Amino acid sequence: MDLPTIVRMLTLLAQFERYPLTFGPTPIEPLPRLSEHLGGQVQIFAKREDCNSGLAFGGNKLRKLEYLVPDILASGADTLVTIGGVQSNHTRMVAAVAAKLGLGCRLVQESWVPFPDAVYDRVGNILLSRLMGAEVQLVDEGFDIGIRESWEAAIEEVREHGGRPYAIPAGASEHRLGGLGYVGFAEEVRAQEAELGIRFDYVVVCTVTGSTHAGMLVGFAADDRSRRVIGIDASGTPDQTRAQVLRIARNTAELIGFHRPITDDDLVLVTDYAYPAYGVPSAETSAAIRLGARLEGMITDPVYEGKSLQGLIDLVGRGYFPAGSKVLYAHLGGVPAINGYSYLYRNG
Ligand code: 5PA
Repeated sequence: MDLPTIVRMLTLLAQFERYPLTFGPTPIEPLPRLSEHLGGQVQIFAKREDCNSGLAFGGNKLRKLEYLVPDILASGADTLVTIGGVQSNHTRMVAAVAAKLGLGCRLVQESWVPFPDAVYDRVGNILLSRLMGAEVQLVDEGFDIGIRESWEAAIEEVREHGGRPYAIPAGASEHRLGGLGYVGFAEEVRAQEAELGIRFDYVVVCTVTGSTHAGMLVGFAADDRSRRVIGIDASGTPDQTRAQVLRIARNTAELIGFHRPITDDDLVLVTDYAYPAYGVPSAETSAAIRLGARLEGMITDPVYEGKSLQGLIDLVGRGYFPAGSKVLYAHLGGVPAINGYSYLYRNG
């Protein structure tokens, strides 16, 4: 892709106001011991979105929320209302942003994960959200990335009590501005590639509610690399996730005035690693988590990044990436949730 198109992309994103919540560009670090362990044919790097902020352990949600905050402030809202599972990272990040902005926060936490750890609803993300003053409501409903009745009811309830709610859907994904943050990620990677004098052949990303992958897909379409973004589904409902990523990518492309339509072919979603269910790690997920921890001191969680790391490891082993490839693993955060799996990892 020619330089003018990339410059144009930067200009397209610059139309949108961004409220900084992160430290700035996230570091890219090589993972030499993991690369060597997996045969040394593929060079693996990590982009540490998990280290992007001092706000409550950071993570991918902040990149998205940076583009929502100006709209939140302009709306005159006094309470952020959002939804996720009991160990949702997104709800923790919304609680942190509410605290930072001096707003109230109402969190709907559904029983998305059938996991029986005794402290599941006491530790990790939900503990942090409570600590930051969010009002947490536990709702006994199963996993679904779509728009939920419980969330709509919470928004209405805030209104009935005289509050001014600002509604943020799961993962900030189906929000009009939810895809912009990860268009910015692609811009940032391109700038870092120029600085480092390397070019990544693939980006591996965990995909669930879709706006992280969707933003990257649009961002990397600017230099014809959307199919080099390898989404690892962790939802276990891949048809819904696929449709949602494409819908968000199309809406985001239209919103910024991107010059070409997004097609079904732009999306690569690998569906082999979400088993046995959303939020439940397989033996292979746990093995990947241990491998990353023991070879690189890089901690991943059993819901999201453990599954994308499992996918990365398995795909390298199966020769998916040609020898000599440079692969960028997007580490999107999410580590606090591992505390909800204390019994499983009690011996490491
Ligand atoms: C999440 C999401 P998307 O939802 O944008 O596809 O991102 C997937 C993802 N990694 C990847 C981490 C650490 C995540 O937290 N988390 C959700 C949450 O409620 O925390 C939105 C599901």
